[in-house]
Amino acid sequence: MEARRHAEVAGGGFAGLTAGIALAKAGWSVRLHEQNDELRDFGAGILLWRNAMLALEVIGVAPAIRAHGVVPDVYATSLNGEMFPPELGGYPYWAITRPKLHELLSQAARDAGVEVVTGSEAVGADPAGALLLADGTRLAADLVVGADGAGSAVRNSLPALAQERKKYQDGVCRVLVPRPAEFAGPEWNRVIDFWTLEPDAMRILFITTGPDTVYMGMMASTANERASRIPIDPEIWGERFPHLKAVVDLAAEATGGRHDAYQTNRVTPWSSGRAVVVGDAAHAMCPALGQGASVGIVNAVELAHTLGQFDDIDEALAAWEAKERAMTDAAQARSAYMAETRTLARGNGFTSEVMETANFVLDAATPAQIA
Ligand code: FAD
Ligand code: 5PR
Repeated sequence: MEARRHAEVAGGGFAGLTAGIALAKAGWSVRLHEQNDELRDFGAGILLWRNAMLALEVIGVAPAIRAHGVVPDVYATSLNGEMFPPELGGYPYWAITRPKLHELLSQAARDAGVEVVTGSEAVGADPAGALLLADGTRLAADLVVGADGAGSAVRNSLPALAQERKKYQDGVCRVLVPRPAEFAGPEWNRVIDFWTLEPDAMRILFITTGPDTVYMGMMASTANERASRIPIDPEIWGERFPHLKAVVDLAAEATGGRHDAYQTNRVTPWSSGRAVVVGDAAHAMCPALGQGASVGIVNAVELAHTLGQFDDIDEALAAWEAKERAMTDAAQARSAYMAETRTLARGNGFTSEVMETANFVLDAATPAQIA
């Protein structure tokens, strides 16, 4: 019998956990290193599109997401108080809190037999097949997976991986707030994207994450310092969105939120020898389409699937990148275009071209899962 293949994964975010689960389910032994002392994610919400849900179906996590998340009724956009026709009615996409999604993936990783090591910082990878840790340890592996986020140390240690980085004008404060009584009604079981563009662009993306919580993505130009602050400044947001004052005041009290400026990082190629990058380490993108984690989850599941189709790891990595590259590049380019032009403010944003990413069908999925 052939020896069991072994993977060392750096990073316990959505991409690393998904890669770990998918590889373990495909028969690999997997050890996952998270630099923090515990596996967790910060207080915000996240949209999981159909592509991500299909990938999570393949690794058996989708039922738990359905039990803990919600399908928003529609995606509605409002500019200066004018509502555009609602979009995505009946489209199966999910909203869930990030801590819950992270907890479900962490549990699934442990259930699949992934060995999780916390407080373990990666500093690089050797393309010959080893993960290098900050404490000097060198861990040999058939495959090293760098899932260590946009600032990836694994990626940065691999000279063969070229990077094109770009920063954008806008940034987002993300907070999770208790759902107040004023917003309890069914008319709030939606994603509502509230925009103003004058005197400068400010936006509150209101996303239901269930009966108890609301996720708010509060976007502004990073030049608008008061609107880019955590904790949320209730005055500046309340002035621009007076009808949302109740949630803005709660957002101001929220703990555990965070501000991020928009950035993209296009990496080519995604692997060097036995080292491969997935998730934001490979393709950090603007959040405009809410696809960053979803694409990372898809690519992680496809990676494990493709490795199962080849004896040779180099061949598998090349075939995997050939399959996922066009979809990923398109998602990065579309979300960057949306961010640069702020075109979502005018509604009707989810055109069939934009929905291509969400409708991506994984090779790893069975016909029953796709149906
Ligand atoms: P990360 O989440 O960055 O995880 C990396 C992990 O690796 C972390 O746990 C980190 O501590 C650990 N780590 C880092 N360095 C090391 C090291 N050297 N050694 C060991 N461990 C290390 N995506 C969606 O699909 N839907 C959305 O609705 C959505 N909304 C978004 C909104 C905003 C404002 C932003 C900025 C992004 C959004 N995204 C969304 C994108 C999504 O958040 C990211 O794509 C996703 O979190 C990336 O996951 P990851 O696992 O690749 O990286
Ligand atoms: N979509 C989602 C999101 O969380 C953000 C954006 C788009 C789901 C961040 O608020 O455009 O910034 C965005």
